Amino acid sequence: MTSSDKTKRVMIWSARFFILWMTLGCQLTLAYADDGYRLWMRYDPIPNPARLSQCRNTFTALLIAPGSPAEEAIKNELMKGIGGLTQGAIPLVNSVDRDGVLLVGTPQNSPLIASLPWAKEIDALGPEGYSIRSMKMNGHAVTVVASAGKPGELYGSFDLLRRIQTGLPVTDLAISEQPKLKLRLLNHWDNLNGKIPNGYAGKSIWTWSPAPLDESRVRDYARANASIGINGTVLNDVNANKSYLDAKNLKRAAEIANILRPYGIRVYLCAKFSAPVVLGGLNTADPLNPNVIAYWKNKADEIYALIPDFGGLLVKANSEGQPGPLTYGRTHAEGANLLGNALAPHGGIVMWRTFVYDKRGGGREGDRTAQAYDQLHGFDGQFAPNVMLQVKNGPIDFQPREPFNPLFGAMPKTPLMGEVQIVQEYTGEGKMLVYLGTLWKEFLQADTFAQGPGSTVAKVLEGKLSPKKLTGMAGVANVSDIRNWCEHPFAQANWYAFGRLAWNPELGAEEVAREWVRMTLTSDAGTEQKIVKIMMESHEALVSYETPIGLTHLIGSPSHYVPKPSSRLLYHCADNIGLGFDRTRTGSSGVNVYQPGARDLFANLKTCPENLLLWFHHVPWDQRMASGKTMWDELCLRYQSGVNWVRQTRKVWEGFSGTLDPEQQRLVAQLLAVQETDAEHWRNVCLTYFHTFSKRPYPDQVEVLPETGP
Ligand code: BDP
Repeated sequence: MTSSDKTKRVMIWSARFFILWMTLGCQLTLAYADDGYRLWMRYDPIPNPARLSQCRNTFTALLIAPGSPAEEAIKNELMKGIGGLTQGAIPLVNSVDRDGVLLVGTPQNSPLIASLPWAKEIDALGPEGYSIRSMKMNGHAVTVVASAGKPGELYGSFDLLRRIQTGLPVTDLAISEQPKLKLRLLNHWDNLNGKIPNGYAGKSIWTWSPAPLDESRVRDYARANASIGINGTVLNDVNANKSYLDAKNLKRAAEIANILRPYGIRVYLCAKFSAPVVLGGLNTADPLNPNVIAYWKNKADEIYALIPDFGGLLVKANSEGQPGPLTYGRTHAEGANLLGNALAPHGGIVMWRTFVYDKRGGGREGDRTAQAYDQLHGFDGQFAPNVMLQVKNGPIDFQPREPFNPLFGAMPKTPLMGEVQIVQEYTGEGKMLVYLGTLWKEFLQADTFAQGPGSTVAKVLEGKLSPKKLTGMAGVANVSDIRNWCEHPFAQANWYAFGRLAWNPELGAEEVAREWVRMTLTSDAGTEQKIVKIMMESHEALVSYETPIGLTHLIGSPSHYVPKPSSRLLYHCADNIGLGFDRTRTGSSGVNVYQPGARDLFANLKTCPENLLLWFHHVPWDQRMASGKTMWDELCLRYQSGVNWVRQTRKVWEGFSGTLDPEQQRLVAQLLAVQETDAEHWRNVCLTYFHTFSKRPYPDQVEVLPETGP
């Protein structure tokens, strides 16, 4: 590298740090016009006068059974929400004595609801389902939110608030809803000292004894989750600290559970598999040892005495240094069932993670994408009824783009919980505007071919292909104690989208983005359209400037934010002939882990989707792509197009000055400047590195600066 290159690099890095420092520094110190704390529950007055007057007439009073903490929570939310949106206090009434009463309840707590002609239908929707109807009662126009259970009352109320906030009709309603997945969980990777590995925002919102709990923040967290249907939260990191299961911390977990309970949210914990040894003083954690069995049974009793509705345990075993049953010569099924049996009498469940690539589990060497499949699919049908396997969306590790995890097509007798990462460990941390709704839809719509074409991951998760008692989705949380919760204002959209898609995987990414924008950023239709467009394109843009055409894992270590392709030869296999990992029969044969329909599609160079080409094939540099360009030219142009997208987005975003909340507008503008510099960095580092193999000229449109990274 010449000294002028070096100077250029130093300047780029100094600029990057300066922008970031300014951005984050300002975020921590300034009081904003809108500081982002209220998330999508802003409840600001409805700006359109006609709509305002319609909502005022439609909701004049609230009739809700008093009493339980859940009903208190619902009452408070509706009064705050409708009161804020319609700029008026909503009185509580005891009967339907006027037009515009909003009646909320269950057949159990409201005789009026019990006597509705569709009471049976309400029951059939289950305790989390609800119906919202506009009707006449005692000659008055009313709106009824009815459910068989308290969670459904809450979800129905939030649904109504969302309709008011997003400008949807609020009259002539006849809505029936129920979640398509039973468990909709956040997984916090939080630690006792408050640190969140791969968190990128602040510290954990939980505090552990002796520090007091920030109850009001935890309550607002619960409101936000309930508003999008999340019904469980795993409090601690999958690399579990043993002490979460000790008496002192269980007490704190119980306090957290008490705050979350009215919002329909259960508490779960990550368990260290070796707890019988490291916490219990036994000399083994062997799952077949009677003392170990007794240990877990007693531990379960202890937990449920404190938290009667405790959800269950999440376990990362024999993965990345964590202990597990293989340590004792036992199988994953034996390990999972040990805990499942201990929790079963209390109604708890076990979520056993499949993120395993420990050599002891066997499986083919040298192709990580096949290892979890090799180690686990043979146990299909051998897990206890309250055990789920928690499977990451892709076979590697939350990369910007991966094909779906082959386990989704391979374990028909086992309940599978889909795991996605809301926190942007590999997708821009807290710095890049990347909406993940489109990534998750790609995952949910992927065809496993488990029962022929159309066997999408969503259907597998929902138990539509083979019915399941347990269904669910988990998202690694991006929530922290900083004022706006998630650092990047658009990261809130990912929290929102996760909840909405876990409730209904069939919702569209765009409709979810639109809801979020309307509730959080703007009610101006033109601005909304432009922002939604940015969101919808943002993930593909990231893939373009980081890992286009099916490349993966080009990251540095320990920071996963920066590119370091030179250390990842094993994943991209660049050589003088071409680029990409050959997973066909001429290579690792890793593609065989997919069901025949998917396998044949991926294994054939002609039918393999181009966005996964280098994942499955080693492609010559001069191979013609769909565009007619050579693979090398296409690769370069993709990297450049990602950078161009960020530049264009910056311009569009500048145009929102004066339209959006000034502080939110300014913060995102600053972050986009960081994103542009870092996208250029990815392009520069990756292309200059691949160029050492391809030795072909860069296409004219591509500006590559020689820099090799931090
Ligand atoms: C990786 C993270 C690591 C997690 C691991 C997991 O870098 O911190 O512990 O995933 O999912 O992406 O267990």
